[in-house]
Amino acid sequence: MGVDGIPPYFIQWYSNNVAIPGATNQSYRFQPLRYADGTQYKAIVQNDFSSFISSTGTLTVIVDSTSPTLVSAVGGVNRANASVIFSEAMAVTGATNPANYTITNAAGATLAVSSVILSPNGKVATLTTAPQTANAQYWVVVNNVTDRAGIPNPIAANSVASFVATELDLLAGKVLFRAYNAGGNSTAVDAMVNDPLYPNFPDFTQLINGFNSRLASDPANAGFYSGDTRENYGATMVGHFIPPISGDWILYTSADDGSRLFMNTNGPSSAGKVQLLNIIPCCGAFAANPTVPVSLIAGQAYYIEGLYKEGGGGDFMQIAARMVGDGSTLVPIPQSQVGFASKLSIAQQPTNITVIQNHNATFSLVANLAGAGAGSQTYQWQRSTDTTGSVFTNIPAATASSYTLFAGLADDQFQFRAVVSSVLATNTSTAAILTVLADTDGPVLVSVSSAVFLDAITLVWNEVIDAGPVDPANGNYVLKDPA
Ligand SMILES: [Ca+2]
Ligand SMILES: [Ca+2]
Ligand SMILES: [Ca+2]
Repeated sequence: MGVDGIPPYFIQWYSNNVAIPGATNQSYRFQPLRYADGTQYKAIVQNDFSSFISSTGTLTVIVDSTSPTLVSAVGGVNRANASVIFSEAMAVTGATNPANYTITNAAGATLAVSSVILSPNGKVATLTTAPQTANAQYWVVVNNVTDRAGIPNPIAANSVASFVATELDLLAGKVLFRAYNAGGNSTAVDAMVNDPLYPNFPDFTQLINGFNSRLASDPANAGFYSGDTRENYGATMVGHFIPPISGDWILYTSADDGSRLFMNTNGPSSAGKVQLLNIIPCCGAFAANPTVPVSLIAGQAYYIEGLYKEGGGGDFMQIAARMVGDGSTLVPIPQSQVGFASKLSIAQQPTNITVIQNHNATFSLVANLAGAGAGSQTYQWQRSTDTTGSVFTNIPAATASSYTLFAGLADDQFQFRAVVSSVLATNTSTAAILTVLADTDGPVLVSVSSAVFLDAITLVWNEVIDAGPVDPANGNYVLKDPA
């Protein structure tokens, strides 16, 4: 209700012409029950000079007769919880009773549910379960839960949703800190990102206990990160935020100097990251750098990537998270709510190769790193010490996803493989055999061309030819005048 005139005003709201105790503000807000349907509301407002009666409004209460439904289920990153999402807010009593949930696997075996927490908005129930098997599918059957209507509507009997337990391996309580001698004294994150050393050549790497660069500690350079002594560098923190409660969250950063925050608001994969913050000025407090609210599910891992760039003086980055409406002091995300979840796999193994001697042979593989750190896997190719393939040694500088050698007969039947590594895991590929055939075909002359000054001739062959003898006098090359 809008009021115009000389204050102070004295307001009283009425329900069917009966004064409502305490309803003395310009607006009257309440939770209507179904029997309030048809009730007429009005207010009387007066000041020291006059009094007015507002128009009358009639309340129509639409009764909720719609049953809740099960929207989906999702397994937690620790493979020890799962969340079910309902179409509307659920009554606490039924929704938090573990007996109302049955989880089974494809073989029909039951996965025990020991406790249930309902989100503040009533729509997400997070179940603590017995340990789940990676990549296994589970079905959650829900019974006897109701919505919050005056006459509660039950969910359909045996409502079911399924989820697949995550393949990711979780390193709980850790995030990956990487520092780069990159970008000079610039305070802009771009100076690091555009440097050739980024992202694969950090000069310091450490798993730390949260999204807080102050927790990094270089034994060779005390005070570099716990204090401010390092200058002219950039750094990143990569890992996951694992919210303890389902609902709307806001993340915050505080950094010196420029900083950026990326997040996958849908899950653990770095491939789904979006930039939420790009902070140019140095040193703002958390409260000055909030993200938009993001809706998150308890126990899920959400990919987080923080970048900061130090010019000089102070240097740090911290990330905080708080639920919408939570007024508690902003601090870096607690260690209990962070982790680094990833899974390294070799999608395509190297294959056997047959080449003619004195030709290139290229071995390659495809490795995937799911979750955090995608693309950061490293490679080291190895060669067998003999043709039995029982012992392998590293090949110097063979650190890409493929390896090419110039094959000679001495390489015949040797084996080649790659060791692929991530922060959490090391996978060794299968070994591929190199077969080198003796060259029994003579070389073929592909082209002949003369130099610009007509004082030389270049001959191109279809293969590598032996270097000597080059003495023109021995008759290997004879120039003839066709006339
Ligand atoms: Ca309903
Ligand atoms: Ca510094
Ligand atoms: Ca600084």
